[in-house]
Amino acid sequence: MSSNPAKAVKNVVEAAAEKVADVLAPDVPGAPGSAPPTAAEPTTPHDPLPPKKEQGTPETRTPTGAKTGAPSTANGQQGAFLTTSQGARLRDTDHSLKAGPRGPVLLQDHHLREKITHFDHERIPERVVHARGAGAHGVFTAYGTAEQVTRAGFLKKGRETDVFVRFSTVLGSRGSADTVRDTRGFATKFYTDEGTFDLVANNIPVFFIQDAIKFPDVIHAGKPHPDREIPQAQSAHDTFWDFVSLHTEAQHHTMWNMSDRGIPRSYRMMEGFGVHSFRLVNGAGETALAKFHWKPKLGVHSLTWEEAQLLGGIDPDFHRRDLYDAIEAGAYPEWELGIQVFPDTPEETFAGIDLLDPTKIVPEELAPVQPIGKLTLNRTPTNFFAETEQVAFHVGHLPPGIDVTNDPLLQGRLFSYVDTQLTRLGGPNFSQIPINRPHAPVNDMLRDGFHQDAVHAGVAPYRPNSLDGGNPFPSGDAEHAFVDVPVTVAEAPKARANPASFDDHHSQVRLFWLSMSPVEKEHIIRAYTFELGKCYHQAIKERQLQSLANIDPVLCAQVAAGLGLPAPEPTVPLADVAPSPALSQVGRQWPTDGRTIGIVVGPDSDLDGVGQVRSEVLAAGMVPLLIAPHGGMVGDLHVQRTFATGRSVEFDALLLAAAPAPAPDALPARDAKAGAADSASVDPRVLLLVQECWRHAKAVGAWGDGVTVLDQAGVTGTPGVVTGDSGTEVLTTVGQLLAAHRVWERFPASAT
Ligand code: HDE
Repeated sequence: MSSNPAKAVKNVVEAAAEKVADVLAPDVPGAPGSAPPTAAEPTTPHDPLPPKKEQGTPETRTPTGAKTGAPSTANGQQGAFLTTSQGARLRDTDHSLKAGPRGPVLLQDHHLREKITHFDHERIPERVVHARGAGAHGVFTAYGTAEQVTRAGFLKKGRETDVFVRFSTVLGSRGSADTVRDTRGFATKFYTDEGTFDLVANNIPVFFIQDAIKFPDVIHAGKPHPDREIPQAQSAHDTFWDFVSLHTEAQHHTMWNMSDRGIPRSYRMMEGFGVHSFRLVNGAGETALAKFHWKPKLGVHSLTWEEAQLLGGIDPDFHRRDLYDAIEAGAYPEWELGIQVFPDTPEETFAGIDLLDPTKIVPEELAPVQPIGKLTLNRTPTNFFAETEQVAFHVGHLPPGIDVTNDPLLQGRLFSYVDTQLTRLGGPNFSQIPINRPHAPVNDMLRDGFHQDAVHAGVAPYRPNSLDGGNPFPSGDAEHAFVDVPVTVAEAPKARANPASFDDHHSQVRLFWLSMSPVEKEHIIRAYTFELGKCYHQAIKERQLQSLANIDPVLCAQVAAGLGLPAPEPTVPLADVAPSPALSQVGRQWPTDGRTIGIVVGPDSDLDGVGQVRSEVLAAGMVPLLIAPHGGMVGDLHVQRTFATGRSVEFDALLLAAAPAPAPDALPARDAKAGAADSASVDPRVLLLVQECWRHAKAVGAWGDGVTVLDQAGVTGTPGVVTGDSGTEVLTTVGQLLAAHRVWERFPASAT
């Protein structure tokens, strides 16, 4: 993957001029409509406004996959006039039909009944897991590098395939906060011309359980307690830790959750993992085992725990907003799809690792991830419910060339995904919902059922038939038929049991721990201490400490100290494992596209200089947000945040172009933030911005009057605090710092 952030930042000045026009039009991402509203209610009839420029809808296809040629706006409501659901125009929708103005309301009011009845049924069950999510449209372009191992047509060199991706958290309800500590879902629907392929992945490469039959157990343990329904969307409670401490195969996934991977900075900065091994088959019928990986162009980055908590209140939609703002701003999120490929041997192991055990990774150092294509997300949904809520993924949606393995977790998923859609989407015809329609001809002989959208001709939906001329016909290799790989199944007695190779629950957890940088280890210690500290029962804490002792004595001792409990001795020998440097998030440089830069301005700022820096931020592919004492305009620049509405956690880096005096509303009684710092000369909310950014190890830059704010905040001369003669100079250095995500020196680490 190409990345040269320093160069990108240096080139901003040249590039700025070209982009300025583009930039100034959509002032800040997130405005709700495609045209600015008038102050008075519009009354002249006209067709619906077009969608916003960044929005897409599912391609217009028939329920059986044929192109319609209709524009995508045909998916939505039509015409200038208000109608009933049957298209009859209406004079009034504000008054029920009454027997006189004082009523009562007449039962014959079919419009009232239709309107209220439909409203009464607007909700469908939320997903039993992954209820909270955000989706986007995009395109996948294949490099052709997988052609030798799979016959899948969409992986042939240069093929472009439409995709829809839905990111999610696992435990929370649909309205829960984005930034909770949890695993993230990363589900991709590839609308290939050989049938839809769903890669239903997570941002963590291992799972809590080795057998699907335990899925209800782990989810019941992680979800809120059944009596009080608390806590929402998090694992910091007794039932979760009760389960994982009793059920040691969960320790590996739990360690990933306690690491910074559990609190991503952005969906755009997450890896994705198919978790299971899949079986690939090429045109010659040769097979290989493979694991799928998504690698984000922007690198893997996380929030700090305090940022995540603040965001839960300040912007519970932080990840959703970040995704949509980036797409709207043209900073299209990108990932490379890669595969680790393993020989398909009868043992189904690689380097001693059982490839059917979903609690194990294969370190990248042993089996490199080979890039096979690029995903670009470039359109936001037009309607959340129609697309993001109704999209239905299923691990059994596979194209020819990709088949399943006997991983017992995958086998159960193959049953569960269709089953859950039957309830959630109200019947068996969910594949006909526009977002789920395949982009390949569908001739499935499935008939009828609730919400049947197709109008099938013919009299013989059965095979063999002669009445419909024998249609549909089976296909073979020449017609790209799906391949059920004829794997030999060993003769063995039926048993409710795991292979012995699934028994090691601690060695790879230790591998992960040993692969972390010191600062990442500190975060893991803090996460375990916090989560276990929120448990009421000491027995559960002691049991989990025993598992930690079997993973690493330093980790165990540090967490035990935080809990005020003795650290137990290991009960098994510590595994002798080699770290995998690829697992650490720290120590590299990454592109900074779509990063948010807060720029503090005041009434006396050098506005030409601010305008210039703003253009340069945009030209470097980042998003500038001006933070001013009040909303509206500062000179001819639009303000996006005020001292009252802005908070440090919204920005990746902060620039100070001014030292604004306390604004008239800087009153602690009115805005608690104004009580956070004490300064007569600088608005206390600006000082809080600086202090929080500093505490969260973000780059801070200042020029002109802004430099005095650094003194007031007590951060002058510390790592990652930059001053210069001009905004351009400061931005260049801040951009370089941002390429490392954080100024890690500000987090001195004690754990090794
Ligand atoms: Fe899922 N999972 N899962 N899961 N999963 C669902 O399907 C299930 C597992 C994942 O954005 C459900 O449509 C079982 C692993 C994602 O719509 C349900 C087991 C991985 C999403 C279901 C697993 C995932 C789901 C709920 C254990 C990563 C969100 C709603 C055997 C590789 C998809 C739905 C979206 C959703 C079952 C384990 C990823 C109930 C039984 C491992 C990203 O069918």
